[in-house]
Amino acid sequence: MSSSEDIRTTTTVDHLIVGAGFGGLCTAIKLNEAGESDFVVIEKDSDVGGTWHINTYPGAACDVPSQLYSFSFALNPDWTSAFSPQPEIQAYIRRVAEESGTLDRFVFDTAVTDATWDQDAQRWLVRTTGATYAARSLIVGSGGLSEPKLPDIDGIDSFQGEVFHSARWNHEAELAGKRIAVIGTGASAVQIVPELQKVAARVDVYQRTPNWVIPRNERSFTALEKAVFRRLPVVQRAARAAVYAGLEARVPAFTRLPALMNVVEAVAKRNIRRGITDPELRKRVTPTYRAGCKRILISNTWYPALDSDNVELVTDPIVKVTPSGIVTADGAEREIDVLVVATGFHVTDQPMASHVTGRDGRTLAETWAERGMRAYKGTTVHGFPNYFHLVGPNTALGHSSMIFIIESQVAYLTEALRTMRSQRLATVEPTIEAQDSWSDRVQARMKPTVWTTGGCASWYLDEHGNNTTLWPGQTFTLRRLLSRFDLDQYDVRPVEQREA
Ligand code: N01
Repeated sequence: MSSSEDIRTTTTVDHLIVGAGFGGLCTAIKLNEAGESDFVVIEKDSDVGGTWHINTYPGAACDVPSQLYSFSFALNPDWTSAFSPQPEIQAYIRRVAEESGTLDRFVFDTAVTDATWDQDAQRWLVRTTGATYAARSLIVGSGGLSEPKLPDIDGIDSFQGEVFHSARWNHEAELAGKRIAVIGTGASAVQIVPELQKVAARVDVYQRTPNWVIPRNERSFTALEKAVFRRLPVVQRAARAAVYAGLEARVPAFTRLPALMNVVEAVAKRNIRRGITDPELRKRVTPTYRAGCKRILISNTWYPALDSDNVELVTDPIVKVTPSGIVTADGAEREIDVLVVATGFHVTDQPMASHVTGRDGRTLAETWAERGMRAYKGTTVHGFPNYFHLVGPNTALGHSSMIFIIESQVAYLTEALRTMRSQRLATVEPTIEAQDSWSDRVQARMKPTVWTTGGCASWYLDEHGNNTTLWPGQTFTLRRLLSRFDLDQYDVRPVEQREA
């Protein structure tokens, strides 16, 4: 689909937003407020929420403090605790969506199959499993952690019991009294395993690399606190600012002074000593790389769960999966009824990138193949006019709330669209110089960070070994850089030129 002919058979909208998670919803609300109300949001699932709608595994909760886990324009005085469980976050997103008056433009149960820039029509032609759309701008908010990564283990397809990914939890599967294996020990697994331990006959936890896990400072908000937050939002804003400042204070340890991470390591080691009695097991869960190199996890229940009689930590590498169990390199076979793969997501090789084709006929994946993911200010991409990528290259965080970054990106793209309208521009596209200079500077700043020097392999790094995922600085710096749409860094095409 590449000619302007196709436009006649399509639905024309000003803006097409992919995904109804925090990113897509924020964009819908802000475009609506800006008077850019001719948009659709295409969502493959049946509701708003994105990752919070999809990840329903036992124990699913946010490891970012609740006070930061809401839009700044829709504070939530009703959070019940310092770290919110998934159902509460999902209910919050649903409520914000309903109150926003934008839900009439959300199309659910519909997946984007491909999006192609039509240079003649100067529109994005977007095919979905429902209608086809022609849109002036394309805003992709499909999330960096949405496509499950399944482990490539010999024989896994032959397994006769229940097998599913952590992000596609099978709620029909019987767990009580069962023998369950969990592959992976990341942020998802540390939340899942303590819940499984409570009901399963046995849980085998397959650890390839241990993680640093610090205590979770959990507490419930009192009725009085909630009443004060409701009546005096300024108090909640102050509480929020304090939490935000506390997390930002940790940034130098990630970016410039990784040696400071020995403080985190000491705290995590104490967490291990408190949670695990067996000295041998303590050793096996203690990482040998710098804290922060992989995401620092928080849990009070992970180590006690591993220390339980019905849980076994398996560190011998997996050789194969059989119809009834898992065989490890030491020759042992552990029989199981249920296999949970908590093995993470496609982050630096997002499938969506193969389905977005730019001005020169190349897909985003092809464009990024040589040097990795690159985008100007993590948001716009050379060769892809009127394209905005939420949670794009080097905008993710390991220490604070992504909602802060999403709001910053949405402010930037809203300003861009406003500028296009006021200056009668048909297209905006960052110059290659602007994009290269931005990406080169970001990569230079990666050199001293803990993600580069910490001595681990992580999903932050791409196949070239570059961290094209995280923002290497304070979040307020990125917000400031995104606060003004800098048209001088863009190639533009006026509307008149198209009509001539
Ligand atoms: O995934 P992961 P996750 N054989 O990629 C192991 C966010 N999140 O779903 O470390 C054996 O972190 C792999 O081992 P290794 C958060 O940003 C947020 O847990 O690669 N093992 C690792 O242990 C998080 O960082 C919340 O050696 C294999 C695990 O699987 C991100 O999502 C909650 C393997 C994968 O860990 C991803 O977390 C949950 C194989 N073939 C998640 N392949 C919040 O609370 C992989 N592994 C906000």
